[in-house]
Amino acid sequence: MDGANIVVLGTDNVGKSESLYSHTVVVDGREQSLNLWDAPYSQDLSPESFMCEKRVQWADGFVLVYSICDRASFNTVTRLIQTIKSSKDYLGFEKIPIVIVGNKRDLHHRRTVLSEEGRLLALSSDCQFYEVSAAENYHSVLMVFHGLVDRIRESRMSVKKLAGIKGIVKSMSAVFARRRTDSL
Ligand SMILES: Nc1nc2c(ncn2[C@@H]2O[C@H](COP(=O)(O)OP(=O)(O)OP(=O)(O)O)[C@@H](O)[C@H]2O)c(=O)[nH]1
Ligand SMILES: [Mg+2]
Repeated sequence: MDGANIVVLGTDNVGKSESLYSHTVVVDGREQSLNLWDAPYSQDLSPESFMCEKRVQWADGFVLVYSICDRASFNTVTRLIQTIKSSKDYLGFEKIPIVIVGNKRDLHHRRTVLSEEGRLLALSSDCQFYEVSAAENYHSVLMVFHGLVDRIRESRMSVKKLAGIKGIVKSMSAVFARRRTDSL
């Protein structure tokens, strides 16, 4: 795999920027450079906006961040998943490279979104899920990026595999088509 474009989305103040300190990951002994796109949340970036759509098209993978103390930020992640699924052409067989991140795990006394809710959202939308504390635990954030890179790789491999099968089918049909014309 040669790098990847990753977009980090979520409402304001959930810890998107805080999550970005690690942006090289080592996969199969090789350092992968990740192009990360993060910007302050604004109305322009709401899930239904044109700017959001543009970012979705650019990205190979998605980190969707909410704060476990902010219910609205969790609801936005649900909407972002819908936007991503409806604007990218996923073929159905590949794993969609989305990681849902519940941040600020250290603030458990102010928690309003249960871990189970995050896990359930991930399960029902076929995404990965982590709860982290970006400000405190660098390793948990690293895991997020590793998980995402794995998924991007898997989805690229299944696309390649399908292209390979299509190629074989095409050349086989060419052979048969030739036979048919030969026998005329
Ligand atoms: N307690 C705690 N605070 C955090 C954590 N992650 C981020 N923060 C704090 O939350 C605030 C917002 O973090 P940012 O990373 O700037 O949030 P953002 O999502 O990039 O926000 P915008 O750029 O405004 O959209 C900062 O004060 C961070 O220090 C965390 O895991 N725990
Ligand atoms: Mg930011």
